[in-house]
Amino acid sequence: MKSILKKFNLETPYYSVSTGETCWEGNGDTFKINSPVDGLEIGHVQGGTISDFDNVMNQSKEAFKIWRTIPAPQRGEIVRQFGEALRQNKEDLGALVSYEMGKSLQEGYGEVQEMIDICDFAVGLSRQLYGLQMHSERPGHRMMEQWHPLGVVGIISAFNFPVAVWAWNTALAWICGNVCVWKPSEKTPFTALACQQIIKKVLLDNDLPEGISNLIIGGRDIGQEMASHPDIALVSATGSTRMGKSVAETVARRLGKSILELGGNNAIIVTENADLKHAIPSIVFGAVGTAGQRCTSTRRLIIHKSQYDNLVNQLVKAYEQLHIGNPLDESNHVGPLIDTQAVEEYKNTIQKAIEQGGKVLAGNKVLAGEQYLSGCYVKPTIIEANVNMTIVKHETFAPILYVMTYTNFTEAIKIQNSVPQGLSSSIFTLNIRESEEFLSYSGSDCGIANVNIGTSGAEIGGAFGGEKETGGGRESGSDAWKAYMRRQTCTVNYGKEAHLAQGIVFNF
Ligand code: UN1
Repeated sequence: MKSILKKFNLETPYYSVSTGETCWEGNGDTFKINSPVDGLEIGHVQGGTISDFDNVMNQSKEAFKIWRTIPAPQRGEIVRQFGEALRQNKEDLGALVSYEMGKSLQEGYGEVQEMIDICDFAVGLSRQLYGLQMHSERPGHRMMEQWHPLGVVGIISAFNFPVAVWAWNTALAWICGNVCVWKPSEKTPFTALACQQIIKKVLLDNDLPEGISNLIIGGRDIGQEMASHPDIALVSATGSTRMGKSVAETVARRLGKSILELGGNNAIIVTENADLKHAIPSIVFGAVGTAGQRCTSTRRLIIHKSQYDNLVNQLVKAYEQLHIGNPLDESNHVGPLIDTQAVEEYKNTIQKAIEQGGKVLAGNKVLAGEQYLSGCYVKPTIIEANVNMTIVKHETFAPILYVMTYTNFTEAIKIQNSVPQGLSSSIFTLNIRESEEFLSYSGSDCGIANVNIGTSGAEIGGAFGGEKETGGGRESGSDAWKAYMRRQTCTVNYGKEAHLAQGIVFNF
């Protein structure tokens, strides 16, 4: 790992603030980073202060004046080069993600692949960014809409996807003509510093100014400053619902724009018509992948009573086969949680579930011993639950899966929708009536609704985000780019007469 850190110029002192070529160490809070993999210290990062943030803002505002003049397809070319640089660094960056965050190496590579994919998507989009043209009611008039950049976009990202979520936002924001200021999770600063090194080289190679890609490591104070800063046109925040509410309130007070991608409490409905051969691997990956720390992780299983015993028995057997350990060792399926505080939350949640009538069917164990010295490894857990348990409505970022039964299909959808969050959902069925009802207006109330695949692992081509307490924002594919631009409706009179709309006559 030392050689990877060195490759990304990550050596002490760690420059926690960067506007591109210029990087400096902040005087703010110190963040001591220990890998959840082996508990060893990666390093100490001294975060930025509000005054560092102001310097970053000044640079970014200057850079915006230049960046917005570069035609969108040329901005796309910069993003193309960034994607190429990511391809070259995929293995090292993926391994660093795995070591700093704890997800399996395969998932670390997958995360970098998501960054590459969004770059490809953004490059194509840079020749589109279509506006509509509409017919004017007035003779000799033309009406159209066009899209302009917003300005400075603030990105607040979470530890669980420490680099991909930034890339979804920044790649789109850049081709749209914006400059970005990124505050990554203070739990995963090193992967962020590595990304800034990668983009810094691309920007330098193209003689672009400071301030297009900015990074500031910091805690809540920096996040709040971002939310309240009048010169940040859009704040895109990913993380807990608690954090999102606070950001949303602050941004709304100044009538700014925000994209919120917050908690999920994702369910899979398994009907009596499900093909369990497909359902089981999807459920297990959804529930234990990234040690249950994806926003899209499967947290609830709603199973038709005819399938319940068989499916649950098979799941318990599958859980027994899981290898838990160092995520850099590819024979392991499940790595650690991010830190020991997350382990406490895992334990407390299971305790509460038991108190509320839940029955543990698998797991419920914090692992100890030489392989697990960081104290962050836990056994993925299955709990037999019922809808009335309040804990089931709560998102715990850990591999805890609640299993429940239903008897009629309408009831299954009602259970699926009975939580405050609305990110991802799935159904396993070979019956078209069930799958179509699930996808209809009276079906799943989530931003993502899948049939015969799991809740996690969304592709970048679709818009990503969810409803209710998930925050309502959309990132990544489809037309999510529109949130990063301002729409302007233009009416042009090319005729020889002046006309008022709505047929109003105004003579003098
Ligand atoms: C997240 O957990 O914040 O759909 C993002 C998925 C990934 C992204 C998850 N593509 O699971």
